[in-house]
Amino acid sequence: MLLLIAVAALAVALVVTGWLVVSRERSGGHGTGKIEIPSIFPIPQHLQAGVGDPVPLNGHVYIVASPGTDQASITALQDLVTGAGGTAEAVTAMNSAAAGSSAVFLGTASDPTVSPVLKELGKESAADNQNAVSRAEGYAIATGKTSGIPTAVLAGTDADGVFHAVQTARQLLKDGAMAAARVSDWPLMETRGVIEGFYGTPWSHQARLDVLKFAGRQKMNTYIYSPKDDPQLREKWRALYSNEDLKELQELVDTATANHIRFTYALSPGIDSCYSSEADLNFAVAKLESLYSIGVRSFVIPLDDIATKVQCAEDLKEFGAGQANLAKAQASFLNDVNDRFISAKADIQPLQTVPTFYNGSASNAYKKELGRALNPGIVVQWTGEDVVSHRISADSAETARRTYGSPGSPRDLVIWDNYPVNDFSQDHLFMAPVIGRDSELYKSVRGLVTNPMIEPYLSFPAIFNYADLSWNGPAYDPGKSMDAALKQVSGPDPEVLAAVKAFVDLNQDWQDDELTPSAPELRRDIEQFWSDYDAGRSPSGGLKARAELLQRLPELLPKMAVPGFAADATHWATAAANYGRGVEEALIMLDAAKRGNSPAVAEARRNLQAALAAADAKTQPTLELGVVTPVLGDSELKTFLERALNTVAQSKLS
Ligand code: LTM
Repeated sequence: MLLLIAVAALAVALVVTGWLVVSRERSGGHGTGKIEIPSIFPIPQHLQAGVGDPVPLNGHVYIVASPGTDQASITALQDLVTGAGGTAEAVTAMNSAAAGSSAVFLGTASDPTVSPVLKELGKESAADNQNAVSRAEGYAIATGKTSGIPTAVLAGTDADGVFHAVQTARQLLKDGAMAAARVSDWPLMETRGVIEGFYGTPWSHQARLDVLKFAGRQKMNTYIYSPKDDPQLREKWRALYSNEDLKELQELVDTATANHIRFTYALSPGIDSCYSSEADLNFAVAKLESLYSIGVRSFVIPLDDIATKVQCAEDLKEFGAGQANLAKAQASFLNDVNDRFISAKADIQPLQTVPTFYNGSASNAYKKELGRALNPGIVVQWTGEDVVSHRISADSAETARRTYGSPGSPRDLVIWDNYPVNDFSQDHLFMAPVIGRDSELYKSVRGLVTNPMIEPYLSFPAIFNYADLSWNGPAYDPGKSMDAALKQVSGPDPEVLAAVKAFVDLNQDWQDDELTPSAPELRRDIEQFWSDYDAGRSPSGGLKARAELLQRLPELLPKMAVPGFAADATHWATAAANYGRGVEEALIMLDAAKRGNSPAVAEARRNLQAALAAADAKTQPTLELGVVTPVLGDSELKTFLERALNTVAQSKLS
């Protein structure tokens, strides 16, 4: 019995620390063994413990890759080996292997160097592997021995799949070795990514570079460049970029490409364009061409948040007034861009647009006309039933496909998901796990892109969730995905992780959604405190410990693996620290009151009120609203402090 309890405890500990315990028959007739393989995010379609030993990457490692293998994947694998403490030697074929070395075969599954190794090491998963490497961006991993040395094979359908395989290999690493594993995996959605599509201060160049790298590690494939307050995309949409600006954009495009992310440029001419004007069409095509010349191969023409009626005289003359005619005018313009620019290129993604009426699945005159007139190859971005949709169902997406399409030809949709965007509530951070999206959405939509917060690094956890959801919706578990995300952004220090969790707990409430209750952990500690207090028990200490931790946020968050998180969080973390101080003073005050120590009560009360005033200070700058007070776990913290003050006031009276 004791042994059973110990084994169960170990299993729980391993799962909690991110490792799964997987049973398998050991080869060689040694009976059933327990093999540990790490949890991988996004969760692969098939993941099993492999036969044999882990593949050490902390010694001499041959990276066997044919000429022409994706260089970004080779570099990422070399970095992995170096990070594990090993030395990578790149070779194009495995001739003789030095004893004590390991080998990693890397390339597409059709590559003659990789293919036989995958067949040999992956023979137990042959059907799954075949399935994986016949799908776009799919990949298979197997481990075992070749030439007498430990070997892993990372085989992709295409260069994207090869890159994804390396990302999984990174997560299979523990103590310098890659766990023996069999993985057959592919994404369920074609488009998975981030749309920088909010109002407010656009992200910095550095933040964009960091987001591209992070998204690539999480197997996303899309970044849409569409900040609303960048005049080059909207107000000055006709103007071409200066060489200096193009150089900066080029760095983004190159970084995106190296991370297997499609840099998608969004030109929003709808603010003042004339859809029937040849000159405006020329301006649009010229601008898109200039982006094409620096390597951009994916484009959107968003027409959201503009006038909902035909504006210019020429359009009124050509198309007439009214919303259906707005759709006709827009479709004509978009079709022309498609014909003149997209169709003329062989290596380009389908054109996307954001309709002026971009939410709701029910039809109206605008959507009906757009569905009829818009080239069926143009993809529509849609935000769900609402602008900020708390739930998105597959049924509603199916209806929307028909609404934005034409009879017999439903429209390809990409969901522009307005979470965790906070441009409409810039004093709030939305850090709850992504909830309420149907796990089967992949059957109805081409893709899913998240519109994040103005604070890029604070959006990493939600981006992580979206990567999981769009890769493998049915396996997505919001809590587990968020836990893994927070571990990743925190790094190895448990104290830092605890601080991040305490901070994130204060930023759970998403517009009163019942699935995102405000500050649940803090609330639990507060309830426990009052229950102890009211029963005359000495408090259990949870609330005091939390108050102390909150006060240390400004010191602990900068130690995270993603340091930008702390910089983005500065004003919220300071407010949280002030609240923490307030809570601690409240506990001192309540205790002093119980002991009848009036001077101590008075001093704690003064300190508490000072902390509350500091927490209430306006410190967070915004683009449109001036400086605002950062809001976090507000009702719980304020309510607790007020109740503490009232309790002491009442006990004084009685
Ligand atoms: O959602 C769309 C298509 N457009 C805008 C976004 O730019 C904005 O970030 C969100 C949230 O405020 N709402 C919009 O309408």
